[in-house]
Amino acid sequence: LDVLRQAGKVHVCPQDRPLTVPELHEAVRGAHAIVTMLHDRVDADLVAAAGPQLEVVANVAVGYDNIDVPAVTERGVIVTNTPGVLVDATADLALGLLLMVTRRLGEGERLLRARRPWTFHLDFMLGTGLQNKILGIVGLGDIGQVVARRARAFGMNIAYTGRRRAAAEVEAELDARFLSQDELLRTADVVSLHCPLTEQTRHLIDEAALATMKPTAVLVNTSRGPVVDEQALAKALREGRIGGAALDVFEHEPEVEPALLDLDNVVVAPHLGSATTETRTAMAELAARNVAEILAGHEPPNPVHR
Ligand code: 8YV
Repeated sequence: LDVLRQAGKVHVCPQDRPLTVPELHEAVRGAHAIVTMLHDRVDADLVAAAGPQLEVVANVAVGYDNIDVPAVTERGVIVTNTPGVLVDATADLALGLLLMVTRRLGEGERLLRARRPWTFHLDFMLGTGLQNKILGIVGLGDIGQVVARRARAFGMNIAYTGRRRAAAEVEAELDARFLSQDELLRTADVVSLHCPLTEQTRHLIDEAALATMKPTAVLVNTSRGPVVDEQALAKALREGRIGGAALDVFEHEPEVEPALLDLDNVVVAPHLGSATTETRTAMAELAARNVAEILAGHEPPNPVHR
């Protein structure tokens, strides 16, 4: 807010609930810049509601599937995002969720909080180790690479798939094998999603993909909910066709498919990937800096499209 207030007059919308479309249209009327995030749909109608003086839509997120970028940029408005600054936080959370699901930490905590009796014995609440297991990364971009690096420290072997191959140095550093999506799903012990949500990745993990995975495999999703067909996932988990899932994002956020919440081999978090004070501060500052640069007539640091 300090950065933005130096650039102009700031109107802060309520954050305790999503705004309705009419409220959103009213809030942006006359704005030169819109700072927005995740669940706010930015489309041609919103740009029209703002008016022809609108110069920038700054998303406080690296993902920008909430923005119809062609429709917005066609009207001469620049779209910016916040890459880089949330890589570590999101990668940390992916590893945290992975440990939670493989070591049954959510289950263990629920047991104790329910004050249920328990006795230690040799095969009490056994989980699965990560050492020598294959981590299959879908999308070896900035976040995927840091997840791979951390997973290597846990003794995992790295495979990846995606639209294109990573640079040879990246493959060498991570000892990462490039596989087709099908091969990756067939061989990975853990499948971790780090791709953006696009028309190509929507329901990438559907019934057929889940059927390809090992019955012991674990799915980790810290990317976007709609990359996974949540109904199909709940069914596969219930029927024991995959081993578990750790989810930070959901297909119809903030709703969570109720069937998932009944399963002990599912770990859930309310979209906390970038939720550290340090990271959110850096994201907010970067978004504000993009706005300030554009309003001052300069090139912004993070345009998503020119
Ligand atoms: C954001 C995210 O905090 O950056 C992203 O793409 O998913 C999150 O970590 C969230 O989208 C709010 O904009």
